[in-house]
Amino acid sequence: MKYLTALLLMIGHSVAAEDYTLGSLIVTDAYSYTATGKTGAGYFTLTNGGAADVLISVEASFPRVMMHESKMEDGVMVMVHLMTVEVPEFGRVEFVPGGYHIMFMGLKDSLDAGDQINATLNFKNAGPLAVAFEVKDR
Ligand SMILES: [Cu+2]
Repeated sequence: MKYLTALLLMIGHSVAAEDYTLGSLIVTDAYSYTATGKTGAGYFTLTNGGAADVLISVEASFPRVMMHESKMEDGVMVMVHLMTVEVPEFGRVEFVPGGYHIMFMGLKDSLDAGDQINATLNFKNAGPLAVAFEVKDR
């Protein structure tokens, strides 16, 4: 049993998401959940160790990729399309279920556990940062 636990921990570690760094910006824990419909969502944590920047767009090989924010309006969860997301100086922005997220739209194939979604985050000042979102089960 001990052996099995150790093995599972090792497997767990090997699929852990990478960190991606661009200047003072660090993206950690980029992931997406499995999806069988036409849309999927991407999440990550963005930590900024320097001057303020702005996330201006996200690209991936889907018909449309948007930045959204989920929020409650009159007791209903709605998604708001964001043109930009501010990254504060020495700040942190969390893309999480129920908050900011990347919307992958017009999927032709399902997103399966173990898949990677290659995307590019475009920052106003720092420029493009290639990030792979690891697809995992909910
Ligand atoms: Cu959305």
